[in-house]
Amino acid sequence: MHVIDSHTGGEPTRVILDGFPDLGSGPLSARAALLATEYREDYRAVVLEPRGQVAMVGALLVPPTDPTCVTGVIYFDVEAVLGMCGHGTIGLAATLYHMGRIGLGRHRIETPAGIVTVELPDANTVTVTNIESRRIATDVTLDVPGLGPVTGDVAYGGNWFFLVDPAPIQVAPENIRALTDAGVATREALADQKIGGAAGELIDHVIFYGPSQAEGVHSRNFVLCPDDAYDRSPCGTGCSARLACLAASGKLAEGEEIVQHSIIGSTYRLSWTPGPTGGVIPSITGQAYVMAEAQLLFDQADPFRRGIGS
Ligand code: PYC
Repeated sequence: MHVIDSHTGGEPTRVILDGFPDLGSGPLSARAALLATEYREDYRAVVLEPRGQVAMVGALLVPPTDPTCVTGVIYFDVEAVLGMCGHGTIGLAATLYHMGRIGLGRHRIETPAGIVTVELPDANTVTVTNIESRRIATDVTLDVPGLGPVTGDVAYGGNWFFLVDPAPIQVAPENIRALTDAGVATREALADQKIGGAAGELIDHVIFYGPSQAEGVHSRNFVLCPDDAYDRSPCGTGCSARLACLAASGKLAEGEEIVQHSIIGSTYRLSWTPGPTGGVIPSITGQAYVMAEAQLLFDQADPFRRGIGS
């Protein structure tokens, strides 16, 4: 299996160029469902240790159904197939540029959540224009064991998020362990209290917000992903959900730009324009760097060829 690894603000992406089982040619959402149900062992083996690493997101390149797209892509982490992935799309665009498959400028990419565009002014900087994002519930209070009442908004940005501002714990790198535990407890409370997305979808990402000490930075976030790893980047789909919330509550005007820091201090620039059905079209700018190119080998004699914990 031929892969290229990059990171976006510290968050790794492994692009699979070839060697993965063929998922056919239907709609990307159907191919993503097939990946989730029929190829779970195969995709997890790509990102689990010892071959992969904690927090790694895989990006399986597939033929697009829309010929105006440079590629189709299906993202996953060790726990779930994702509808979209912002840091992964920034990493994918930098990877395609590195390979000479795309040039600088604007390109369309098909994902299970819809078509997104990427714009590259240089080899490492990518602006993603995401799918329409929206807030569906505000000031939802949960009773979270060990934390007490936690209030947040439910929003969609290509994945489903519960966004808590202010966080119940200070959003600082020395609290990553405690923030992870709080995020897991909050996600479990959402499921227990039957709070889901617009059609009852699982809310599998939780974001906590706190102030940033850096000048000109709107806030610092901590993003818990479905695999219980925290996003090293500010999380593109999470920032899309956040933009939908800020726009809906009148806290950020159309076209106004803010800077979002991740828990480790990596940066995205964010803004929005109105979407066709009342949500927002997010714009997310970040940087990605290509780190490695490899052939993954799956030796039948290797007891851990499917990954640790498979
Ligand atoms: O950047 O959208 C994102 C993302 C989702 C999960 C990890 N990163």
